[in-house]
Amino acid sequence: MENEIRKKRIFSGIQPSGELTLGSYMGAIKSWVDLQDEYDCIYCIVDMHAITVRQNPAELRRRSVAQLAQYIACGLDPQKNIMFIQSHVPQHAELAWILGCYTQFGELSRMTQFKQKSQQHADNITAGLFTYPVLMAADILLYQADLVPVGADQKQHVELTRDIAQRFNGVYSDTFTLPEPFIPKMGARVMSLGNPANKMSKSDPDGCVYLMDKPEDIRRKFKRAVTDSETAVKFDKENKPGVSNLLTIYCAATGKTMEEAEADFAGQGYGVFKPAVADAVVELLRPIREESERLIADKAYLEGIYREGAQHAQYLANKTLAKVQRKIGFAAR
Ligand code: ATP
Ligand code: LTN
Repeated sequence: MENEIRKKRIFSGIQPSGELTLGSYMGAIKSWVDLQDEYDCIYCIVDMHAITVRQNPAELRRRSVAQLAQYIACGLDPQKNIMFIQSHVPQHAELAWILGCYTQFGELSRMTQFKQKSQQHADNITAGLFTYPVLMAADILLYQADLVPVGADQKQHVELTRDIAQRFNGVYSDTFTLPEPFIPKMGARVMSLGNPANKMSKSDPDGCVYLMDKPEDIRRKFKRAVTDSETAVKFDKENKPGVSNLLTIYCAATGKTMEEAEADFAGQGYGVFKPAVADAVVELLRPIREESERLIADKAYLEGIYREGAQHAQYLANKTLAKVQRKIGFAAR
């Protein structure tokens, strides 16, 4: 086994802080599905990250399990990938504490997500919100991940993870694999339909499309999508951010290139374009929604998967954690 070529390892996660959106799908889950055959993949439901802002306990519990159903419905095969809930593997918290002692206050202060979220939640800026990227570093480094498929907004956190790993390796000799972000070409940053200057996010119900939205909701949201006062369907991020976002969504949903997409709508106005984008998204999401609904009803099946996932993850995580504890000088148990 030892001389068998090890597949490269992937780790990624999404917070169950709201319903999954087209942004989380196009920025992350779609790549996860594409990568599952070639890599050794671990996909996590990061509930410990979700509590960095206040959550309703019953909703958090429901969404954590529903998110697993959605991962599977999006095409992740539980036979091929390890899938688990972060809080079921306490090694994440243990390594996060240690890595926090190798992370500078100044580094965390520079994180854009922290700056944004602390503005959004100005009445509750917790230490957890500040140290959130350290927990993310622990997630990734525990499994010696080579690649981290995420949307563009998470690039900075993966880079910080690399810096922390490099620093630790420098002090104690090689311990952690240095991870690389993997960011999709199309759909890396899906913007809000209501305000194309902002990223599409779970907490903006009108600007975002949820994976579980019904076709009529999806069509209504695209009908209202902000465009501009011109008529041409052209990709021009600077001057036509709304139309460019819709084109990007269309390409990511259909697999077409930008040139093909522009050609599809040459000489046609937004009255044809917007419903066509909506249709593409409806067809993309229909099987995902239907399969999610079916799986969510099968609690025992989901429980089996996340329990087995956590066991497998703990086995892998312990190997790294034990090595780290020994290197930094914790007494043997
Ligand atoms: P929150 O609003 O709670 O911060 P979010 O929707 O911004 O959540 P997550 O769902 O936690 O973010 O992100 C999950 C993954 O999806 C991450 O890899 C992130 O980069 C990606 N992602 C999220 N929103 C978008 C988006 N609008 N475009 C592209 N990728 C996205
Ligand atoms: N911070 C990420 C979620 C996340 C993650 C991770 C992504 C937590 N731990 C590890 C990749 C790898 C977010 O907000 N989307």
